[in-house]
Amino acid sequence: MEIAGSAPASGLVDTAAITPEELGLAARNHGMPLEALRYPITPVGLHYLLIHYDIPAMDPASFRLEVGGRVERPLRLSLDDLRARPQVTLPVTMECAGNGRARFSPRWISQPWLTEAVGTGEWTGTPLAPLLREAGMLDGAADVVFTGADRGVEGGVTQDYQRALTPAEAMGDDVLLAHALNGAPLPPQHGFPLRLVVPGWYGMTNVKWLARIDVVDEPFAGFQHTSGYRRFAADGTPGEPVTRMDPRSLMVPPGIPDFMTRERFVGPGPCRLEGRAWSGWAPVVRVEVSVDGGHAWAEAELDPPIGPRAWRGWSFLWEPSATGRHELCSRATDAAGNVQPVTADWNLKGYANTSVERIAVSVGDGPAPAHP
Ligand SMILES: Nc1nc2c(c(=O)[nH]1)N[C@H]1C(S)=C(S)[C@@H](COP(=O)(O)O)O[C@H]1N2
Ligand SMILES: [Mo]
Repeated sequence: MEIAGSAPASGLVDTAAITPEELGLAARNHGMPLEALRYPITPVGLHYLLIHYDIPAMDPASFRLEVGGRVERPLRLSLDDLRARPQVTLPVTMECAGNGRARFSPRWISQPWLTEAVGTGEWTGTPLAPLLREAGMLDGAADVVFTGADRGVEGGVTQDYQRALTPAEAMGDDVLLAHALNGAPLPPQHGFPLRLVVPGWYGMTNVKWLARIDVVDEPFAGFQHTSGYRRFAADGTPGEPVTRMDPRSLMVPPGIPDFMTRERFVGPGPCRLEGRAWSGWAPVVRVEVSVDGGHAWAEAELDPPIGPRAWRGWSFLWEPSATGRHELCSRATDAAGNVQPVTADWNLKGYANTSVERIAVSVGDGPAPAHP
């Protein structure tokens, strides 16, 4: 990729070159280096990051979570109040809905993810459902709106970052108000001091720097529901909302990389491939591997699950039939029968591109040294 000098600041582009604005976003919002798929729980600094606006300044001492709107008893809770409530720790795989966007052609100008916008955190917090029961949602509640403390301009609209769930979704028994990640207080970039965690849903649902929860009696029509996170058609017609994570499998890139192209080099002989697969719809029950670019598929072995809401490890013994170049792929199937597609359906803003990953690997003794 090169950096384009004169591409539009928004809209579609039909080029591999990224714009300066996309470079700015990509430098702020890093992915998880794929070799970190080795860790069942992603070390905090390796978890991917996506921040639409700026990381807001938060004061933990004066912080209060407000729960209001159409409730019988509005609540105002300090961090101590939240930490004094029952606590749950849950490993949760989180993935940005835009993961894979840069592999669509043409592609929407936005955060140009390849496939690395994922991570698994061990989130600790208090379950949301009992708190909503205490507040008492009034009859006619249509949505529960979660508002972050961050503010910005997007698509010409000045806004707080907001996402909503239906009352039934918000009452899900694994939805958490999390104050810790991997056993330590949330770092600023992951939502300090409090974030929503909705296991199984794409990243945008997990509102960081959570400041307010409001029960509303009309379906929520904020920017992140109407202008973002839908499968828009090419003509801009809004399609279905993007909700839960579609199945995806990724591989720890084997061998050693080329610095620029990331092409891999492995020595001759058997090579154990490994990776992780997840789905927000149902547990992963099958992973298949292809060593010929997606023509023939063979079963991978699944590791024991590390939790009901986390990715599943897998491995596969590859015995390369020949030296030279190979293309490795993997794909996931979940218990609801969702199969990861070889090529996912295109949509305008580049969501849920779960097309199988293709890793170019050269088997042999490596390229000739440049300076023998
Ligand atoms: N308040 C707020 N919450 C937010 C965002 C944001 O910009 N502001 N980004 C969302 C998106 S798009 C994603 S993918 C996840 C990323 O979470 P992480 O940075 O902790 O990995 O946070 C979500 N929650
Ligand atoms: Mo995202």
